[in-house]
Amino acid sequence: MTTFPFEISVREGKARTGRLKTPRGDIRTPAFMPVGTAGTVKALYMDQVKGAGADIILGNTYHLMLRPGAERVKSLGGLHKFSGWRGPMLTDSGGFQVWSLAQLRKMDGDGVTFQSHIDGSTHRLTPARSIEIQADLLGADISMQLDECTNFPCTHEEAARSLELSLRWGERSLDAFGARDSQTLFGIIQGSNFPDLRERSAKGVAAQGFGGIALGGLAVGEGHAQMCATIDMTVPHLPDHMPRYVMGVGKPIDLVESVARGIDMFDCVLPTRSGRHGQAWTWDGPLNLNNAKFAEDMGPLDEAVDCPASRDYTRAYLHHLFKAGEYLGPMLLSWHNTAFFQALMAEMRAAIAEGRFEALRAELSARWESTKS
Ligand code: PRF
Repeated sequence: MTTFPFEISVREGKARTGRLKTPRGDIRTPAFMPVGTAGTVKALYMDQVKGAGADIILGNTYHLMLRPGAERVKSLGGLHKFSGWRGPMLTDSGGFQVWSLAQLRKMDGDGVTFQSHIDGSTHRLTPARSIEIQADLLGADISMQLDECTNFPCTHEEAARSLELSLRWGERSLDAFGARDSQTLFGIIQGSNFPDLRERSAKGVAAQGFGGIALGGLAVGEGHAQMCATIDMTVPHLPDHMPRYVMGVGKPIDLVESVARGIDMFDCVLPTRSGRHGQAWTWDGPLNLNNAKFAEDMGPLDEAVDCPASRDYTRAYLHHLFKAGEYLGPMLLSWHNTAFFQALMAEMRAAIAEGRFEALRAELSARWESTKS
């Protein structure tokens, strides 16, 4: 399997900055991937996503296999062409979305059968089918193995059984993936918050020969401190030279603390989901634009973020848009939040490169203390 070159240029403590080089372009790390679940980063044009600074976006097997159907995306030229995103794309394997969205799931050793949350129709995902959808039909640059994410909390026994299943599915995913020139496959570590299981899973996945390694099963309700503790117990068992991706994370403070622990990649719906609900993330922390205190606030969202949505509109106007239920409210806030998350990643990359990451971390940690929940 192709392993994309991962060049780490500067380190500070466990934090590192560099580039993951893909045939569709370089991914500057640490990287935040906006989530384009159904072939769209909700409420944004791809030009805005690119202009905000994103090098890579994420797509979802689960949603696209249900609608419009993976075979249809293939017949329309693949997900890059279909969606208009020309850069690298990573797709999630579907296991986690089945776990969180589908109805009537039935797991067996070979895969999962489930009913669509859209129309109740029955579908099946196996490790091989997930690879076929991601790599062959959607055309993802980076595919993810099919895994099982346990509930939080869960027993040691449940987590142990589940991670062994994910390890077997990792092997099957690698077999199905085979040798490819310009695409790669990442494995996923599970093991809930048990140190011995995270170690077993990390060592197992590291030995399987993937092009990168993800930490799954995080940000599932355990809270910021436990999430950091789980990353701490996992990273020492990972090979240094491989990209490390924490799935579904997170709030700005989670990104800072994860980068400090040696993580290179993230994805999360937070910037766009919060944006649709009136929440703006800024260097000064979160703001809820629904709040009446913004009704006559002539200030911009955040002057320090280089994005028209952040600078050229007043908080009073944004408050009005949300009160009036206008589409432009979610559009502007999703744009601003996406730009802010990219600005945060760019600032962390620059800080690592300049040897001032620990200072930045201390400042942001104090400033965003109230968001550590
Ligand atoms: N597995 C997969 N995708 C995911 C997760 C996981 O554990 C998570 C957990 N936060 C988000 N997305 N395949």
